[in-house]
Amino acid sequence: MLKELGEVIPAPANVQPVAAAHFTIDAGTAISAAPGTERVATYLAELLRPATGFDLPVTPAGGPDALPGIVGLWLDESLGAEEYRLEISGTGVTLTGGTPAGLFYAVQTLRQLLPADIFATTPQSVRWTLPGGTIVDRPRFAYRGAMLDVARHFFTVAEVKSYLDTLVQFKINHLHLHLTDDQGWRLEIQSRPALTALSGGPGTGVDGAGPGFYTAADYAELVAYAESRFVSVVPEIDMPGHVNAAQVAYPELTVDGVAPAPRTDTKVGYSSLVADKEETYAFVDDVLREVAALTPGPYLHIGGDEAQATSAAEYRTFIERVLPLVAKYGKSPIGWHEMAAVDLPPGAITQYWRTESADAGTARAAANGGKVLMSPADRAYLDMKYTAKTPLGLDWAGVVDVERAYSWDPADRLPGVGEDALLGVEAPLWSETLRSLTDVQTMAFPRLPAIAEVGWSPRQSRDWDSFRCRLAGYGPRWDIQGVAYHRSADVPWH
Ligand code: TNX
Repeated sequence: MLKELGEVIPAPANVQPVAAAHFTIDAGTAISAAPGTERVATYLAELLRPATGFDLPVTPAGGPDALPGIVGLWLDESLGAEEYRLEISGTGVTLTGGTPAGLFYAVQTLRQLLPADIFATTPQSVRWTLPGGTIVDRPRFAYRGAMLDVARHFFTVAEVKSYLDTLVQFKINHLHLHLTDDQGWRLEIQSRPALTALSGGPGTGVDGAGPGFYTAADYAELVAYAESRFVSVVPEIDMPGHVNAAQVAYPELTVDGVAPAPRTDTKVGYSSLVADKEETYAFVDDVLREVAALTPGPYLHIGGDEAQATSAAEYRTFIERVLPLVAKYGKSPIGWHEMAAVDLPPGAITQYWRTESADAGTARAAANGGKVLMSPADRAYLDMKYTAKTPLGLDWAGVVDVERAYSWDPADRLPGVGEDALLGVEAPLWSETLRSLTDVQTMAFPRLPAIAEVGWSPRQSRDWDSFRCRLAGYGPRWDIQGVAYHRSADVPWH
């Protein structure tokens, strides 16, 4: 069945259908790539070949506009960096991006406008018809993120790549990896080998069921894969709390120098780095230096949450010494909003995660010109149960079904934190109860697309009734991809 031009998640900013026009991709279709678009053109061809069975040769651009039978990719500097234009006429398709990232989003939109079978991995006998008209689209927020907790349960490079490929379908552009916590340390640090040797191996993770870690090479591979899909990896080293796994490996990080026992339970708020020990900062310097060197993106997340075992004075001392280390290694710091108790340097980003409807620290950071990421747990946490009956997940922030994840606005959430203060939104997925990629998918879908639309679409393009119907239309696409999703009662699945 032919899609309507606006039947896309996240909802595009401008949609102008031309009912009389449509274009069908067939065995004679070629892809033409203007200079600078070759990488995205090749990605598009690789997306379309398996299900269509067509050759779809990628050739250098021959002319200025849509030629018969041509899917043409262009760059146009008059468009914003992440902006794109998608024009579908009776004779061809033109995708134009402000940069290759914008073009990549045009490709995701094009993919959603094709029949669901486009996600098949073998040739299908389907007419690959696209609805006619023009979409001009750009994101509301620069940062549209997802977070995965690989500390409580480790996920392999292959699993994270797979998750990433399901995220980019919704124009997510940041993947925050929660790499360290009380129950495990998941990134090799060459100057501190005991971290992964003692806290990344068998028996680590919640219930000892989530062992594993990324070597520096694994992490580099993951980061490069993300970059190839215009996703920036945001590594998090959670400090000064959530550090039991680090203290198991380096006992000098405790007050008395005695290693604590490894922990596999889900309690929080009991471990702390020691703010008045120089060993602490030597350790943090080593870790941040290596993580920064491995990470091409601009951000380094230093955690800062739930430091109940750190006094307020020690917390301040610690954060004030660590923030300059992030800058020293050329990165901008992100911290959970507890960090905003400290006077933050320009460029530091505060990530709001709790359920309250006001937060003095976050408002103060915004008043000082700092940017804020919105991840309120009662809306954006993918690890909350959908309903009381959901087997996976937690419920400390309540249950979060799809309508709840969708029907809120980040600019209305906290007094003093309006549109201009927002860098964007992020959907965190904590893994205390997760044991597999299927579990990850079941919690993320279909709520992640809700948060993606909150982050991308203009307020006036958002509508719950429209969204739930577009989600229902996405179900077959997940089925064909073999992606698990929760069949929420909020959505009129076909
Ligand atoms: C709170 S959110 C935490 C995490 C837990 C999560 C579970 C945040 C910054 N800290 O340690 O995993 O709740 O939902």
